[in-house]
Amino acid sequence: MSSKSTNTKLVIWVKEMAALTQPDNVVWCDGTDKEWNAMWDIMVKGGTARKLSEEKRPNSYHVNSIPADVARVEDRTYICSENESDAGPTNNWSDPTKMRTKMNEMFAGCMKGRTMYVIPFSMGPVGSNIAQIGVEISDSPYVVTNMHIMARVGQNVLDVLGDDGDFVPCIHSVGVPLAEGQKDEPWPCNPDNRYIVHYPETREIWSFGSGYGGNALLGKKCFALRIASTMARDEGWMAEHMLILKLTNPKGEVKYVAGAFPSACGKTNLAMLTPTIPGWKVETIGDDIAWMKFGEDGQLYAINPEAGFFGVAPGTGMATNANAMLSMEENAIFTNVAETDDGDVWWEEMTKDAPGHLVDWKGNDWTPDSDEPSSHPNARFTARAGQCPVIADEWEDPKGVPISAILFGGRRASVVPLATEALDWNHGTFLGTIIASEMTAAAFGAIGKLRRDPMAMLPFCGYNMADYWGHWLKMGKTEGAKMPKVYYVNWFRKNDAGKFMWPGFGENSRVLKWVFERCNGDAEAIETAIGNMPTLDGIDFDGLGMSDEDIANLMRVDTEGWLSELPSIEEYYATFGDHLPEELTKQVNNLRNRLEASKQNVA
Ligand code: O2Y
Ligand code: MN
Repeated sequence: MSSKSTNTKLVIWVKEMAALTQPDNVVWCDGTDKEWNAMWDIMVKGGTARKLSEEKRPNSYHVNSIPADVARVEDRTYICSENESDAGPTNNWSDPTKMRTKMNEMFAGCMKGRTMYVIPFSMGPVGSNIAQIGVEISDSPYVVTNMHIMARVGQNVLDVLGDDGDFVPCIHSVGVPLAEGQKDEPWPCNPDNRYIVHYPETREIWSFGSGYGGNALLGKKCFALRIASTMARDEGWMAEHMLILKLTNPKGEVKYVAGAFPSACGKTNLAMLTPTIPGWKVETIGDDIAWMKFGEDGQLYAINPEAGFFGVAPGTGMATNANAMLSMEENAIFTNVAETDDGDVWWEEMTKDAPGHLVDWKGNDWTPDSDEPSSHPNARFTARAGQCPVIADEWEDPKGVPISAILFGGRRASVVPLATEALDWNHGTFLGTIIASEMTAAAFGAIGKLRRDPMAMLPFCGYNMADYWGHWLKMGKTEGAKMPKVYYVNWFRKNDAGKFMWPGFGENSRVLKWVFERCNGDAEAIETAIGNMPTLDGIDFDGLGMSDEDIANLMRVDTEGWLSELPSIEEYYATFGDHLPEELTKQVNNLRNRLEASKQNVA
């Protein structure tokens, strides 16, 4: 099909990529329902997808990948900056010249026997001054349909691009060319040759060999975080791994809160939570990524660059996240879940009782007595954000929403209390750098050891992490800046019996209320060595049935615990050499001094 664009850079790039990858056809995507249906026709006929029962889940499809291609591949993800030190010690670096040679080899002829889809997309409301345009070339119809949901795809994007507008070129291939007459696999991929490659200076993404999620939907982690974080550094804005929620108090006053939590810490649940406290309302702006720019009033305005949710299915149910469940009632995609006998989907904890019989994500019969779960732990639903019952009216406001507070949190069984307010922006930045989770699965290392995940950006920062901290500090120094207040929260502190003390889920609204009231100037705080803490009545524990001991422990400043953690922070900081901003060394020293002083005060 001929080009739908008059953009010189785009037309030339598509021609070059077609010459390199040699597809049988080139299709320019328009994001229409007709295109959605055509893609699913191809996938259903090819054995990739099954249409779910129209009565159960209208216009929805189920796809299973192969077991070797089920998640992001961090060890195959590369930041190819000109200088290795610009990628920093937390990223895989590869020399860009060598990587370009490798990519040209891998992509040569890789789309033979396939169709090349050209997907113009906007991250953020089309035409917003915070939004950015990308174009993904992919040989996967599964990618096309997921991009329909996750981004804004279509001719209006090309219209905004015009003849000479700029865009981020993103090329993706499943990496399996087809010989003449060769039958395709239901889930073609090339797991032994996966490369997720970013060139931050030239703002390009090349992804080869995987068809799954963050490896293949290049607008999400690759563009909206890794490449966008470098754009944000260069242009004075922020691209963050953060949910955005709208909080309304019983008086009808509104605040917008962003939150960074490591992957699999319940961001989607928090973004859509149903408050348990009367009169309070939480609405969703976004569940995963926030782009923030200064407005004329000096506040940070955030947009959700995405148009959909790519959420973890297992663990999601009416009891844990009813709003997510309601978002996926129609027009949705389900990947690596089980299928019910009546043409619907199921996964662990979707309902209290499992159905008596399922076909699991590997295509085998499954019953509640089966040894393995019915769905892969990283199984996903792709659902349109506009279908979320608590999506805020302004979620697509092109100017964004003003952010009053930023929450940071990890999974900490000990040391970190339920809620602490940073003393100022620099201290808040410091708290972001020390986010960590105790490792629960051997996959990441020794169980119980801390996995540091600064600002929840460890796998997503497109440049040197310490330079990124420097960027945070610099943002706070911008003339006229009115930075959000920063909070460190921890839903996962355990008591001596090893039990979680905080109930989480909808009860997290009690902490949000305190944050709101602090931002409004309506709540007192106690200044402690680690930051400002709620007063005894600051957080409402009424009706939770918690023991006084658990409440005290949940809120306790563990002076010795913090002191014994400082060397590991310093050790971690040392890995960044002279990229580490001096201010952060000062922050550790100040914290040590405050902790020591508080011991003396007690003595
Ligand atoms: O495994 C994948 O490919 C998806 S990872 C993901 C998806 C949606 C939101 N967040 C994440 C993440 O890893 O943070
Ligand atoms: Mn995420």
